[in-house]
Amino acid sequence: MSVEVASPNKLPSDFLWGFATASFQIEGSTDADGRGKSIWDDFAKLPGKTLDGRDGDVATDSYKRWKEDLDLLVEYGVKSYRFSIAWSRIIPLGGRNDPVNEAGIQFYSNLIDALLERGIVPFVTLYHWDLPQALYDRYQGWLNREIIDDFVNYAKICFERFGDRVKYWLTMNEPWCISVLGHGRGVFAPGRSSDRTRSPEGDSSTEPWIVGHNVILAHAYAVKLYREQFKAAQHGTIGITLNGDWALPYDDSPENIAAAQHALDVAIGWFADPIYLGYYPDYMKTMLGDRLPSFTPEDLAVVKGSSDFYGMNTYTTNLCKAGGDDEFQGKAEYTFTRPDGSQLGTQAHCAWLQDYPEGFRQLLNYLWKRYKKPIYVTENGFAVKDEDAMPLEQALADHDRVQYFKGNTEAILAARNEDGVDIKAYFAWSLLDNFEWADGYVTRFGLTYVDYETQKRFPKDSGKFVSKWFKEHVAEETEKTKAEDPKRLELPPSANKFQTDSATSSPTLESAESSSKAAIAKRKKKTKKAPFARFTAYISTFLGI
Ligand code: GBH
Repeated sequence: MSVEVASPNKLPSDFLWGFATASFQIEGSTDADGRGKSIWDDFAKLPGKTLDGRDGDVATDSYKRWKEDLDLLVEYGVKSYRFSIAWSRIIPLGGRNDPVNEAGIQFYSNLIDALLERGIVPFVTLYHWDLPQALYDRYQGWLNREIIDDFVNYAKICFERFGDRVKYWLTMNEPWCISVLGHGRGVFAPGRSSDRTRSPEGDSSTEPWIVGHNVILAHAYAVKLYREQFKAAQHGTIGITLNGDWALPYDDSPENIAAAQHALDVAIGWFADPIYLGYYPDYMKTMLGDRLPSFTPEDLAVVKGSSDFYGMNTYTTNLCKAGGDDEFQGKAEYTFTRPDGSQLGTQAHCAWLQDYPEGFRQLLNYLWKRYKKPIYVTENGFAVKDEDAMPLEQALADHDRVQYFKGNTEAILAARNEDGVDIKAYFAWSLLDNFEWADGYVTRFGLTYVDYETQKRFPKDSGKFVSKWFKEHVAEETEKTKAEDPKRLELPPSANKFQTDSATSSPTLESAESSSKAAIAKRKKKTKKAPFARFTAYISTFLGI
């Protein structure tokens, strides 16, 4: 069980890297072109739900400025872009008998075409938390099994309309957050919780586990549909992406060693164990008793093996101590302060995040050994402390974020080439500063700075660093590797401003525009070859080579 290593200092030529975003965090234009409301539309407007009282009505205005965002991607020279589709743009009322909105389909269809024209592989999330409000009003959304058929129907429309061009699908983003933050702690929409100061309804002792169960089933039935009805013709790969941070025992006492495993069981095993191994973790069964739903044999057969890869969103490492009664952390307490009083790593703007690359490498090893699936890192990122309060020049010199990505890119290389972990993709969170959910806009995760007054975008040092690092560490494509990749469409390599220039130059969007034009021109020259490339790709898939 190990990967082919061409050079200890390189990633293979088919390694996908790029930046990630999510629909509600960037699009704005919440009432444009027939979009239905999502559960975040009104939730964000309720007093006290976001730190700065701001909502998602404009965000980074990417529904209108998406071409500018693509220029930026071209400027960074990414191979892939991870974005999510807003369910309520495709089906405004969400349900399987509700009308489909062609204008919403057109928006994503244009985006996908434009990515491909620029040589960028679309990596698409179907659900990144923006549930159609109408489904919440109709039957309480994820709390009701009805959602399974509605999600599968939505997924089907996306496969039908985009699957000729999209070869990488993620069903759900971070089921733990949907369940716990939305229906347990009540900090994310729909905001349900037992805490009556937060929410007039909700039961944190039961609802998160029901929601988690329904999310797993909706994911699994959508994958079943893809595999049965689309995969043979479309040749895509499909899976789920889970959040999960590495857990280190606070010290070497047996109870703290156990606590770290319990933390992993609830943060990751809750979803990963059923999906990859076919059962809920024993620790959760013991902790929750009959509050944990169980799978019927029929459901379990669909759930087990329902992800082609391990989709990994990870940000930090927690030191774990036994104790407390927080079931969502497996009754472990988290800290960043070591027994000797020192800090684990550099503190980010958010309390829950410190930089600790060794933990990232250890988590990659843990997931690979336990689940034995190729790993796609679909999110990884850092918010610099007090960046929002800094003048532009200072914010762009985002030293702590550069350090974070230095550490984590080296960790990928080591995990793959020294430890033998099969890592196939890496997406930094996020292309842009954006609507950071309950934090509003004060917490900035972008590798590109957004001035919200003007909506101007400015690459930060971290964006330039990541761009340059991957250019230097991903092997060049050869004729052989091209022929071997069945998902490969014949596309030009995208131009990359930062990979040759010094990382300190200050590029503008004009330069992005000209490099994007160059990339399109290159593509135009090459398109003649496309039918032949598709044909050889088809033949090699057919022959299984
Ligand atoms: C990701 O979640 C999201 O996918 C993305 O949309 C978001 O912008 C990005 O992170 C940055 O936050 O202190 O109990 O509230 C990351 C996973 C899990 C990290 C919950 C924060 C906080 C737990 N998140 N965690 S709590």
